[in-house]
Amino acid sequence: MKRMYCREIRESYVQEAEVAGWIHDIRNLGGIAFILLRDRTGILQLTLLKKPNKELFKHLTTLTRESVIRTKGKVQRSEKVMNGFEILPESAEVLSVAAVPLPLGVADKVESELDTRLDNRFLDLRKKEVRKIFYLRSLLLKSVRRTLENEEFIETHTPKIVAAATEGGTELFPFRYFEREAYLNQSPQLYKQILMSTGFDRVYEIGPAFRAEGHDTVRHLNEFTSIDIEMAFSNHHDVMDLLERVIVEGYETVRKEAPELMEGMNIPENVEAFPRITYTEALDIAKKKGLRIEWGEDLSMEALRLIAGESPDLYFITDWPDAIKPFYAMPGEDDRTCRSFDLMYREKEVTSGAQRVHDYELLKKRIADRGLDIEDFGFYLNAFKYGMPPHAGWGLGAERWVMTVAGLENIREAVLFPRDMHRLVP
Ligand code: AMO
Repeated sequence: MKRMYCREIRESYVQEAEVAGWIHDIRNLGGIAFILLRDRTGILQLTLLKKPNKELFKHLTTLTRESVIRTKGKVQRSEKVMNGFEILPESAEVLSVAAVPLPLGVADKVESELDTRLDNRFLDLRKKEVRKIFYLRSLLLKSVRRTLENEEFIETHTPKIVAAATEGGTELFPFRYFEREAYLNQSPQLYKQILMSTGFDRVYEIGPAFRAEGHDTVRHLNEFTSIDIEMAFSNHHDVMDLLERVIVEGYETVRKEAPELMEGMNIPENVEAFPRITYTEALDIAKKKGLRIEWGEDLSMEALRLIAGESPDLYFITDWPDAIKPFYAMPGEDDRTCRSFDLMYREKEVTSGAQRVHDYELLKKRIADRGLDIEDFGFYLNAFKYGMPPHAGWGLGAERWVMTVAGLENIREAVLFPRDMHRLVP
């Protein structure tokens, strides 16, 4: 007999079925007992009568919560249970007995501290509302891949063990690589740009990025998943257009393919384009609301909250001061801005991107002007010497995106096993 999921028992009427899963709860009333069995699709009631099979009754009702069993029995329609169907077990096999007490309750409604939950993530992930976040995450990533593949992007994998910094040089994790020092990569930035010189003119990568930043906040991780794209023969506006399509398709995918995930999610309806306001315009909003801030300063959380108050949920801030953005950003028409943009969800930055400098001499100068060592960037600069088309791209933080969609307070909830300043295990 083929094992069926709890949900299938609800949906199709079969006379006999085999199911397997975890014991969510047991209610023993003496002559009759109810066992709630849980699998990835939901919960099913097993109803046991003592009379016909005393042995089986005793065997199952004395099990601990979260033990794993497989059972076969008659399927019976029942008005009293949520699914409309229950199983009357005729035989059962205990596959694993759970120890007591559980370090974290699964069936109980009590809220646990995030730290306790993350310490016992294998139990925490048995909860429906926690698992929902990861179904959402998986679906959004599937949608991103589909959108990009439809637009003829190819999936690439660039090294995570590297010799040079990408985003400035301060936030790297160094480690010993045979006789040398190497680092965990902060971003595929340099490699995705190198690929633009090869003729792979549309690439994407979904992979880990490592940042040794000492920010102990609800928005920062030391290892996150970066969704990166790079596109040749295009400018910053082209890749902002693409980002809109990727995000909107993500929402559509959840709406169409997983309506059961929609409850409680921040999925806006009928959005197609996100407004693009310049840094200067954003600054003016904050200033008008009384904030003292000078042109050229990075936008503080306080400034971003004021700006978000005047904007729809999703909006771009474009044309940033050149001095506060990385060397690879293309300078604007004036002498103070660059073609960089951020996609914001309210006051949170979800994506950064830019049109890049593709001129060898200008790029070399910008690296030197930032006090970086040209020697370190030789492997990167070489790709600009022998024919490099104009290009642009962005990096979308998977966890930041999931966080905004699922309305999570803490980014750690969007990662199975988060890495932060204090957490290296599990
Ligand atoms: P940036 O450094 O802004 O840009 O990163 C891009 C996006 O990655 C996410 N992100 C983070 N998520 C969690 N924890 C962190 N510590 C963290 N740091 C960044 C954010 C952010 O918007 N190379 C450029 C991208 C590009 O221009 O293509 C870059 O890495 O969502």
